[in-house]
Amino acid sequence: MNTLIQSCINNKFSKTPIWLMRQAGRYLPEFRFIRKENQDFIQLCLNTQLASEITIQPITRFNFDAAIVFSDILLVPYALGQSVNFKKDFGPSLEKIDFKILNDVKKENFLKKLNPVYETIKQTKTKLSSNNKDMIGFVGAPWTLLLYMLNRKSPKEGNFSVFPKDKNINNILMKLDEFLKIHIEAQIKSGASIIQIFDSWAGLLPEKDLEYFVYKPTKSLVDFIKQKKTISICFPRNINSYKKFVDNVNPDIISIDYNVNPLIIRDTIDIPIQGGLDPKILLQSKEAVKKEVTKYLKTFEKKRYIFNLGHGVLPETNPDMVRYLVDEVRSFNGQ
Ligand code: 1CP
Repeated sequence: MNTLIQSCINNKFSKTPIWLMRQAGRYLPEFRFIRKENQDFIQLCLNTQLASEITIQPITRFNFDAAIVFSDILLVPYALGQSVNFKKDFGPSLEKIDFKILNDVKKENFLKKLNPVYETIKQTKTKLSSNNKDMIGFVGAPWTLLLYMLNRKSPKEGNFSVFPKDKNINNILMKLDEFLKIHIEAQIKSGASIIQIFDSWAGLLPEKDLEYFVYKPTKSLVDFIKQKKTISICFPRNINSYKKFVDNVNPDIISIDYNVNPLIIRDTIDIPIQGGLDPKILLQSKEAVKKEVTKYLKTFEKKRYIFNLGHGVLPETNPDMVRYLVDEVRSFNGQ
């Protein structure tokens, strides 16, 4: 039987599925409880039993239509031999790339390091399968990973420089292409029915660099996911033209941020659309939430639409507001 997301992308008259980026995370007390006891974030992602429990937490609470594996995009640089630490109130901190290590990484070692993630998907899939929910696996897009690997911390305060398209950059992009495909394939084999590609920093690039850093490397992954008969979702956050992205990359579903006008998306893009709602709305009143949710649902009423946010749930969000959001989306559909 089809999941709700599969029905939705095959038929625009189906009900609107809902899941949220960062649906498992710090806004949930049950997550904070586990996190407090597990200071090392990477090791928490690699603890299959806990990671599976965390993946299921938002499903138990809100009955979302899909689970996304509790993991992180930075596990790939970690498995490629570049150590990653999450410092409190600072975010990720990566050590300097060692090209000798990077060029020597073997597939078997990479898979061994990330095996707990694949086990998490397998275990969680069993818990979900009776419910016809999708199990979403994911990767960081090559550009976003390249940026973290070179910048060694978040580029969010604008603290990064544009890289020349030289031999070293090309070398990293080739390694990422090879190992992201290995990571995607292992997630699919373990039971992921959808792969989302997070390009959180696509919006930092000037138009002239998109072909080299975003379109070409992302299309290579999307084509690979298609070959594996699996659904791909792309989230090139804050990109200027989602239409150009879709024309160039051709994913199954496009996930949009909250800075883009949904009416323009509706009128220019024909593939299934996901997301858009500003996560900050969930910090406001129920009336504000209702108004914005209705805006997105009405805008995309005649399209194939998956409800989601325009970026991850904020840690300060009250879970009651998420409950309200889910109920609003479902009642709009008469569910
Ligand atoms: O307790 C904590 O502080 C941990 C917070 C946290 C969580 C819950 C991090 C650190 N990662 C995650 C899990 C995570 N990361 C998921 C799990 C599934 C879910 O959505 O519920 C996913 C899909 C990600 C993906 C991810 N990690 C992205 C892409 C999406 C996005 O938010 O833009 C990025 C950029 C990362 C890097 C990362 N990991 C964690 C943080 C705080 C960051 C961002 C750092 C920055 O701002 O640069």
